Amino acid sequence: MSGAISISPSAGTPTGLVQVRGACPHDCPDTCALITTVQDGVALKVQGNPDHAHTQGVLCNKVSRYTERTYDPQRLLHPLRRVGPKGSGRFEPVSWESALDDIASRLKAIAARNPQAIVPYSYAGTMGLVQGESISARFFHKLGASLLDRTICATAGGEALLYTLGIKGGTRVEFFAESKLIVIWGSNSITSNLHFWRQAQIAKRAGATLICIDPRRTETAQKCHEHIQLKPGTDAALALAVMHELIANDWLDHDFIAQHTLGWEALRERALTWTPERAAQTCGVPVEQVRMLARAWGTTQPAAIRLNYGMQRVRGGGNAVRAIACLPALTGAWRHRAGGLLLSSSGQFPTEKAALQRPDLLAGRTPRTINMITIGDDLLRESSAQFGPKIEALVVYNSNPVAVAPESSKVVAGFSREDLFTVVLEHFQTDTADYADYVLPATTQLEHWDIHSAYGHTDVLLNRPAIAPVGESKTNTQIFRELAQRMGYEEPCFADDDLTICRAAFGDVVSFDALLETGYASLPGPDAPFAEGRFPTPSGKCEFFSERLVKLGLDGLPDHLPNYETAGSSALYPLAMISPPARNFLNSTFVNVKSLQAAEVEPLLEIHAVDAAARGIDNGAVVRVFNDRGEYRCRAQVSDRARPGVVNGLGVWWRKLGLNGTNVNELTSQKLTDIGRGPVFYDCLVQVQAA
Ligand SMILES: Nc1nc2c(c(=O)[nH]1)N[C@H]1C(S)=C(S)[C@@H](COP(=O)(O)OP(=O)(O)OC[C@H]3O[C@@H](n4cnc5c(=O)[nH]c(N)nc54)[C@H](O)[C@@H]3O)O[C@H]1N2
Ligand SMILES: Nc1nc2c(c(=O)[nH]1)N[C@H]1C(S)=C(S)[C@@H](COP(=O)(O)OP(=O)(O)OC[C@H]3O[C@@H](n4cnc5c(=O)[nH]c(N)nc54)[C@H](O)[C@@H]3O)O[C@H]1N2
Ligand code: SF4
Ligand SMILES: [Mo]
Repeated sequence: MSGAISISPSAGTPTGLVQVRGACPHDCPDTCALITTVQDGVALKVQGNPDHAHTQGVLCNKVSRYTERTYDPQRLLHPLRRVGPKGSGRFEPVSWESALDDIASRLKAIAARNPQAIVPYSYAGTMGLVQGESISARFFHKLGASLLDRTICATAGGEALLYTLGIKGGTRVEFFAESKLIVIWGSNSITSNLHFWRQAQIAKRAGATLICIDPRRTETAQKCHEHIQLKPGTDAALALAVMHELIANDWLDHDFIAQHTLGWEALRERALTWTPERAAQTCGVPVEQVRMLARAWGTTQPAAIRLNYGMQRVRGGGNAVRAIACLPALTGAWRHRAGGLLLSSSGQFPTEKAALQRPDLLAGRTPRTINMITIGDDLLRESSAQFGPKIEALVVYNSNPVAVAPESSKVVAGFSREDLFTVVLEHFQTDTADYADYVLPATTQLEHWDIHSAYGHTDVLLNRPAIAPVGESKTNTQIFRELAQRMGYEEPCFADDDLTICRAAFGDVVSFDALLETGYASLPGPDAPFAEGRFPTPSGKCEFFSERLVKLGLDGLPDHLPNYETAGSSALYPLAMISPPARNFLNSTFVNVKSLQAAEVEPLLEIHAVDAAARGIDNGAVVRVFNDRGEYRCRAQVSDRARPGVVNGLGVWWRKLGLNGTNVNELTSQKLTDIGRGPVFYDCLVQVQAA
């Protein structure tokens, strides 16, 4: 490979027997500190760093298998060019030189007509700030490509927090260990937030009460004292009824409310319409459980809520997060460091986003924005004044949209377009890579530098390369550097090497020397961030009422918004389906790793005995799950993990590894949430039949 810029991502790759400090790159709140043991350039094992307070030497089952994934025989080793029809997965190896030359000339030709016809598509395959949006973002900004609204996971809840608390931040995860009451709300912590669960266990052993609120009887729900198994998308109703009871029993912190909140009178009026009986009816739970939750919340201190993203993947997800985020202010739970609420800590990091991504390279242009959730519809749109130019090229990295985006039949139809030019940077031949014109092999976390913020704690982590790139793989950054060079981009920022970008990510706020030394550094911050109020909202208060939402034409107060697809509203599709993660996968990552696939066996649909019997479905039978959007086949597991009327289609399998070449997203819709333009994966009606 030639190219004037030569930056070896493996510079400093050690030899002999060494241990290399790193960070888990995956989209998981825990962002663990890793130690990779390397013998003569070969990674032998990946373990948790015992010195890192959050990791405590423990990794999840998935990342414990990291070397298996890294050296998997199916790993992409060479650039590939498509030779068969789109989707056939037929490719031939080509040199980097010819792949990058051809890609650059195709992108140049499209950009000459209209650069907005080119769309980057990326998400959190790696959460690294360097291999995520750094050189890639600079590249697309300089090009003037369409912008991507990266909404597929967390924007409904994230923006709801901004409207309420003013920040994506809250209770420090380590202080949950001191709580007397922990409400685990829409989170399967054992599966998706293991290191928080360790804190909850400490609290439990010290006598704390754990309450889980989840339509699915998860392994986490089973281990809590109480499980409120509500219908999907009814959380706001439950939270409003809790408020009703706080008012009725005067379990309020009047002083905190008066000093540090905005809009109490209006919220009070609304909450009084949500009697426990009304909420019990809406949520499909016994009224005693609503009262139990309110009493616990109203009479226990310190009390904290671990809210997670599972409960915001419905039409009213933003409102639900807003309603729940009001609860700590009502009881003054924020006064204690072990009280309050945590959804995400990501807003607490002083990340130098502009330095990393260089939006100034847009030079005054304002390209349109494509919402990543509606990529199915958008790939099928023609040019129009409203939409802008038809999408002619997609560059996909750190994401597997053909598997993870909703309404797969549309996504597949879009990716199948013969007139679409698609480049995919990947570790493996995923469902998305099957539709590429070029597949470019990318390095894994063991092979490159990166730096990480987190969303479940407040430490910065540095990741050092432990081994040389496998095969001919290159870092995402290097691929975009070499493309930039071929496009003729001469700004010095395109030559920044990865270590330089790592240093720029947090400026002087985090000591880079400390990171080089230990691999992690804690952000400074108060123990109890809102003990004296000082919410970073426009009013400086916890905003029960939001003027900013009113200006957007939305309700200024949180309310219960029924799902788009409410159970009972359709005779054809009587069952509500949620599709939370299978424990041994991380979204669609790890589905192809043999040992983890063996642990999950096959795509499953959990169905309650009553619903199964009504359809003549036996445990273990192959079933057809369908609605107007599509059909999916998987194996039924008759189980009380599902509540009556709700089925759980565990995700997110690769389509081609499923039973009939589809996955659960064949059934999900491209509609958006009330706040934050987020996805509604768990707002979905289906019917199930024995196949
Ligand atoms: N093992 C594993 N870990 C993961 C992931 C993974 O795929 N596998 N994914 C990672 C990513 S990207 C994310 S965003 C997080 C996701 O992790 P979480 O934020 O915890 O979200 P989910 O796993 O989607 O859902 C959590 C729980 O919410 C429940 N739920 C579904 N609908 C509702 C509802 O309407 N109300 C309530 N109260 N609960 C509901 C689900 O049944 C599930 O048990 O986890 C990360 N960690
Ligand atoms: N039905 C349903 N659908 C869902 C969800 C659900 O709960 N139910 N969850 C949603 C959520 S929360 C999320 S966050 C999205 C996640 O969607 P995605 O962000 O697309 O996540 P993954 O499926 O894990 O795919 C990430 C891909 O990035 C690749 N990758 C990892 N590191 C690198 C790298 O350094 N370079 C390159 N080039 N590639 C890399 C991996 O190999 C993997 O194929 O899915 C969403 N889809
Ligand atoms: S996926 Fe989560 S729990 Fe597993 S190693 Fe990574 S950060 Fe830790
Ligand atoms: Mo996510």
